[in-house]
Amino acid sequence: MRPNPLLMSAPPTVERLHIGPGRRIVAISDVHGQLDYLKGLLEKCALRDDDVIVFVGDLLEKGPDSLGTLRYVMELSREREVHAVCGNCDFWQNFCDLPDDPEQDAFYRRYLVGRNKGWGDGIIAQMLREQGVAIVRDMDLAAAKAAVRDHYGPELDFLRALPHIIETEDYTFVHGGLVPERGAFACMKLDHYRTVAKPHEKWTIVGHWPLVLYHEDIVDARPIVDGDLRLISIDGGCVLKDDGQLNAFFLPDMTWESYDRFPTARVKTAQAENPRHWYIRHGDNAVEILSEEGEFLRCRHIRTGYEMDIPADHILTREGDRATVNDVTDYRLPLEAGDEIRVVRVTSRGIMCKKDGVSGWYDGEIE
Ligand SMILES: [Mn+2]
Repeated sequence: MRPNPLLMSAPPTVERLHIGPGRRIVAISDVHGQLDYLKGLLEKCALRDDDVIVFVGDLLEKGPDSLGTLRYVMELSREREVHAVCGNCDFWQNFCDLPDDPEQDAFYRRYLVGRNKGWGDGIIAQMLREQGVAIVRDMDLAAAKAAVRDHYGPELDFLRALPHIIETEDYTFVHGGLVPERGAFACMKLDHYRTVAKPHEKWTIVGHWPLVLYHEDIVDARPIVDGDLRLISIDGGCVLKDDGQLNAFFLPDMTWESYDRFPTARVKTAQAENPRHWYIRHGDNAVEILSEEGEFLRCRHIRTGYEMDIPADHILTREGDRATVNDVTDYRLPLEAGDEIRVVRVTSRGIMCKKDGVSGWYDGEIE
């Protein structure tokens, strides 16, 4: 979302909670409107009545059902103790609350008509469609704001009430990073926080930066517990990564659960990992295409010179033999016969799969 000038400089709001001893906290971040993942994950969490759920920001946007996700979380919060911090994709009450401003309105028009840069309808678009308001370039934005304001009072109130930081006796929850001196927006949108963070007084739980991006040569979506920084990072890349997952992190136990939609299978034969492997990812994904063989392209990663075979449909943009590619790895997972894997995709050269949050390839047969 466009940084809002009012939020850029405003200090973050802090909600202080007293959880009390003996209760489990279930922390979940970056649902991004993927309601089926949230429901599936909560089922796997086997919630107890006295559990406290803390959403660590970015409930909304990019995924298919932002409005349904928001309503579901509001409903959940009537049934049990639920808290949430505001992420950089969540403060859509501003659509109705900000004073009219041509530049801001131009942004909202682009966002609505462009379907959030191609991600798909976000929460405001879903509200407008539900009200039968046509989303077109020359739409009456004042009327659209009034339609949202008139019909979504409880949803807007829920978003308005979200703090940027939640503090408990033992933990801090914040979406991007704990930098209150830099204002609310920085707390919500601090990319790769773990690489710049200083040690925290209390264990601090963050989302926002997909965990896979903290690794160079492996696609690993498991939560990172950094004891030196007292920092726990939990964004499994749900929606943003094709093989992403939604993580739940349990406190004080420091264990976790995850959910994705991929089918399970068992491998028939063992395979060893390939000692040399790489992960080409968003932001560093320029390759040279060396040759083409059916479903795969032999590519050289421009920055590192690393060569790997990439499924042809991973090409995002192409000009001659230069291309950019969707996240991809050539890692072969170390597997034993009988191991359970999650099947992301079957190709002519093996199976793209996941095991315990790590993505890679399996060459053998499954059952
Ligand atoms: Mn975010």
